[in-house]
Amino acid sequence: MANLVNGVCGKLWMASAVAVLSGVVACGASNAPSSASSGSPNSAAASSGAGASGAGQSAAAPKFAEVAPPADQTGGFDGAKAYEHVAKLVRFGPRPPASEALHHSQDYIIAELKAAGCEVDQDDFHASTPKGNVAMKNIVGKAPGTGQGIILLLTHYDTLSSVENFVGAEDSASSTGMMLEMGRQLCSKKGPNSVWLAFLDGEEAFVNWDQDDDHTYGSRELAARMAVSGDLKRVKAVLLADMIGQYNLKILRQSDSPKWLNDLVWKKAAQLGYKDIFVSEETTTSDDHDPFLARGVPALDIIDLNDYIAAGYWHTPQDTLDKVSPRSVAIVGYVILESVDELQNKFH
Ligand code: 1BN
Ligand code: ZN
Repeated sequence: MANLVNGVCGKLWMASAVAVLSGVVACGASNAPSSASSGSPNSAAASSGAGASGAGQSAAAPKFAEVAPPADQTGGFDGAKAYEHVAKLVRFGPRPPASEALHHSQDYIIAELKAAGCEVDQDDFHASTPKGNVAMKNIVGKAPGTGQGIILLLTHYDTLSSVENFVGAEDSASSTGMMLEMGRQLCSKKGPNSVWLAFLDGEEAFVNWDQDDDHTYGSRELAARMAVSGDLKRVKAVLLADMIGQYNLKILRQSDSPKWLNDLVWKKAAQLGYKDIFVSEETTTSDDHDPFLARGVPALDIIDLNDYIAAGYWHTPQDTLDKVSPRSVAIVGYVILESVDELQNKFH
């Protein structure tokens, strides 16, 4: 597959299309891009001190707006389409569990997966939370396989309920939009293993992540259901994507995850020319992959949490569309798409 060249200025192929779509400035014209999100993203960036912390090229303070490369440079993965999904989800507004906006998001995800040719399961359940019993729904798009194995891709699509005006462009629209385009890529194909794309509800804590299992309601439900049905034994690997759209994205290896799975994804990223994004440092992150790790299933979180915390945007109303780079979404989509291919070859 052709590599995507890392620089963006001078790469004007998609500039006009994406500019119309997202309102972003093509290149070098602005310190921070404008955006299609509601409100004034530039002023949001300014008021939150974006780029003013002395962090220089900090995660979410772009020096210029980036554009998605053409799909033929990212293995067919269409970053502009993925970014359109991100923008659409953000426009639904805050999407906490059981909210009207989350129901709109569910309808959208289901319709897009069906249009992509995925078989779609809707798993409704009730979660016992510090805020009482909450109705939730996992949505699982399925691409068929010729064999029994399953490659499981995860994203959460809910947003944090405890912060007002939190639209979660990076956390969780970036990975959700990316996974919708992934569905379009994968559900028209039949590989050796089925690929399941799970859109999880209730990842975020209602009150406190560190107390009383107040987190990952959807992934715990999915892992439990798959254990009961026997499907969990068929899972070869789980790849979770979360917070994958920042400018100056830096994704760290996960030391709690199997080395072979880290190696597979990082080797693929390096082959494609993204060593600067998939870096060699390690961390551990609590997230939706944990219930699968706890049940002995190889699982990996592809996430850039630290930079977003450092930039001051994580779990704040400043998590807006201007913080999401179409290019970053495209690159992570490309790397995951190619990693799925690698997993298909490994487990055929
Ligand atoms: C990731 C995005 N997470 C929540 N939103 C998981 C997490 C919660 C990671 C608390 C670290 C601390
Ligand atoms: Zn979050």
